[in-house]
Amino acid sequence: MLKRWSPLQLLGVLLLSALLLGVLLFSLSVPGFSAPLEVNSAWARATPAGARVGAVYMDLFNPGNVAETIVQVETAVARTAQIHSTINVDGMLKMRSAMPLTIGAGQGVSLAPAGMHMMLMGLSQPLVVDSSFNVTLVLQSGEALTVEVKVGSPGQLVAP
Ligand SMILES: [Cu+2]
Repeated sequence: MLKRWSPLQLLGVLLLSALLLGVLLFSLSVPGFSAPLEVNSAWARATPAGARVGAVYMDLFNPGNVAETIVQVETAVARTAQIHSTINVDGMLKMRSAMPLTIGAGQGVSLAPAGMHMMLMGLSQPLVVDSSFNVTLVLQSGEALTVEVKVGSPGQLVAP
């Protein structure tokens, strides 16, 4: 004999199902649940008033089993942000875009003074010592990582 559900029981079952589905979807979508890239020591130098460009440094590491590619960088403090490499052309140091930047599984990339860096172009505000701002790394997978960047002194050589 089939058990008949009362409307109240039916409502209870529906609510429980919706709750379980919600928990499942939430656990799949939580950023950082398994971060595709680890980002450490993100910092920038303070900029003088009126400066149009700034640079951001950080250590990137891919702890996963597949390569990850940074396709875009976004920040509220500049019109555009881009990862640059510094290359020596006939004794002249020149910068060029290093994006899209692919970091292999188990590999790391350091953005540091005199080397690769994240360039902020069209600063909308000076970078003030001891303040911080966010940059968001957008990956080819569609995932986005937001990183807090600490601002050190103008002569800072390593992460503050
Ligand atoms: Cu640059």
